[in-house]
Amino acid sequence: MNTYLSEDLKKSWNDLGYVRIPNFIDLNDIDLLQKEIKKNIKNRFLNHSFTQHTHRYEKLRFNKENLLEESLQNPHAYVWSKELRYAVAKIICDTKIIELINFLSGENKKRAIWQSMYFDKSTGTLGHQDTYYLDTVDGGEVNAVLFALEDFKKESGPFYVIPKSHVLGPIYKERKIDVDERFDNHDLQASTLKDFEDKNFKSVVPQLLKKGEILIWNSFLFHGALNPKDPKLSRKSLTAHYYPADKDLKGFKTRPNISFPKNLNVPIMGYPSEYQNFKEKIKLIIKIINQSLFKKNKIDMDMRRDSYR
Ligand SMILES: O=C(O)CCC(=O)C(=O)O
Ligand SMILES: [Fe+2]
Repeated sequence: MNTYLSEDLKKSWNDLGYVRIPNFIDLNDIDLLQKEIKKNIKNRFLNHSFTQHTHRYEKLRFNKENLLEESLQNPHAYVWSKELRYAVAKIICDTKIIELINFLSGENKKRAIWQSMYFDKSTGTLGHQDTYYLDTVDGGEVNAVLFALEDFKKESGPFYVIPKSHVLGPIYKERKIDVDERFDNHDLQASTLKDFEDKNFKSVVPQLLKKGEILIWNSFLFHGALNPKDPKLSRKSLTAHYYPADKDLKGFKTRPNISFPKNLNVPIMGYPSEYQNFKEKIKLIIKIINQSLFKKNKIDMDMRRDSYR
């Protein structure tokens, strides 16, 4: 058993709703991912990707420092590069994470990955609880992990949490917002959580992780990312969301398809075979043409804090 799996860790987890573990990620895997990002995103003509902060396909843009302005949703399914998909999977499909979640939850279960995200820099993610976006039907059973791919700096727009907020359960329920289904009333839900954050801003704790460290949190924990104070700074990170494979998920009528990347032992939703990826590529090209010809480019479920002032 890994030495960090202690009773103190479990106690912090129960009290705070999150814990951090330093020196968790293999540094070679971080180097590989950074190499693939450079090779397969930064130097590519066609590089559209789905991004979670506007919930639409964007042509990826870079700032003067060559940092991606958008976050990538599901880089493990990035259609333009198999190597990049695998470099993401190598980090997130780590059985040590399943062991950690099983230890913290006290439930030995098979678990799978629902969604991943890649950030070159902070996109100022609005404070939220993941339960509204990604959770089991029962709720409170999805755990997310942030993987620090470099040391986080204070001025870079760090990831933050409100410790102990997980005990509140879904805040939108308390505020009586009508959410019967996943994604119901998004913008009302988002502005209500912004309001919650404004009132509790003194409890926000920025998390200055070190390269290779992870932070794991519960789907009820309130978290987000601050806007960068210095736009030149990066905040390279990955996140991934893990769910118990025996549970029904919000927004799914049946259990989703999951698959294991080669030689890895944690399954992912939407990790494509070569053939599935080919089909996804064609679909994406049609969407890009559609978006640009018919200006079908509506921002949906905006996740940037600046949109909720
Ligand atoms: O890193 C961020 O800016 C936000 C990530 C996040 O909220 C998530 O992965 O659930
Ligand atoms: Fe989140």
